[in-house]
Amino acid sequence: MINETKQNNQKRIFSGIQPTGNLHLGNYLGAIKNWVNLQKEIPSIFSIVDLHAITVPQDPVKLKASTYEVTAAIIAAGIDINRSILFNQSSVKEHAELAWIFNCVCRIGWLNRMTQFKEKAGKNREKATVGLYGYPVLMAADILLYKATHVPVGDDQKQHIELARDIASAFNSMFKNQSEEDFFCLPEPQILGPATRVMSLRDGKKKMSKSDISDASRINLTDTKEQISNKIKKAKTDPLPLPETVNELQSRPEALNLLNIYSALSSQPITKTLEQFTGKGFSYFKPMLVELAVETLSPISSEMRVLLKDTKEIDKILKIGEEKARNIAQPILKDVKSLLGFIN
Ligand code: AQP
Repeated sequence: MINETKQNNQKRIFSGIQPTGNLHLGNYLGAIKNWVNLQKEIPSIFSIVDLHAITVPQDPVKLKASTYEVTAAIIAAGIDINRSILFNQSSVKEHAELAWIFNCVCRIGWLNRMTQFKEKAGKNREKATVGLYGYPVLMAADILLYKATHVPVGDDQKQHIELARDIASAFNSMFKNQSEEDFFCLPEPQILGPATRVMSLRDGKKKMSKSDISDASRINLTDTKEQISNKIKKAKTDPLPLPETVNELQSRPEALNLLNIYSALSSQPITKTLEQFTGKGFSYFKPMLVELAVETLSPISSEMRVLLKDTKEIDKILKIGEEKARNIAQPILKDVKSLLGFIN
């Protein structure tokens, strides 16, 4: 018997972040800042995706510390835990269960196209874990377990959301309920704002990333005012003044990156930022960017420090989120199992 878990008219957001070290400006501008705005409009579920984190080797002590840090960062950045659901992925076992079911829907050929696996596995593909290969299947399960309709992410995750749509479509054609309706709606990526792919401060062609060995390549949410200032002042640029049009920035990736960061931090389109800085050099622009970055990030890092003093309180918050998430996930998974023909 299928429960009525269909919510095709009901919007719902799901997004996640890995507890794999310090969050950086890319995570903030590409994901969290948009989550904070969207949660006001659409019921939202946010997860610290530790099952994704272990697809590459993790030190258990650091993983635990990062889980607390990332939770604190998300709350400090403005996720309202009374409005949105915030929980740790591994605490809701239905994620892993649905991922297995989707492993039996997803085709190897689809996974072979995933560029993130190719980048992360590199030349050592034979030694990569099966989990890293199946990462996008777990991500599809994360989203579809809640029948989420909108998934706010950075540009790097677009291909994985397309795969989640493919899995949902395949499932819908394979398994129909009595009224022949599609079981899953197809989730839409929400890639928003002027900084959907924040680039490294050392190389404008490389994504800002937690795993970059150079700390100078990224601004961490926990960086001090001095660290932010030093990193921006040392950020790679070019000797030309800032141009009038975005087109003229296409051959200047480092300049484009800094202007995109400024625009995202000030919540304005890049054209507006260019109006402000046309003809000016980086010696004028960079201090303004430092000021804006410090103004945005300092309150987040101070609040994070306060929250991290009491990890028991964070445990409580995650526990509440876990229960709320499970209450949505369980009936949906039960319906999935009925459609498959499982007795449950
Ligand atoms: N540079 C970025 N610009 C914009 N958005 C970004 N995101 C990550 N990097 C950028 C977005 O942040 C969210 C959470 O990312 P994640 O922690 O799940 O994983 P990630 O993409 O693997 O992050 P990193 O920093 O790049 O980690 P490593 O170094 O381990 O690969 C996602 O919405 C992502 O799009």
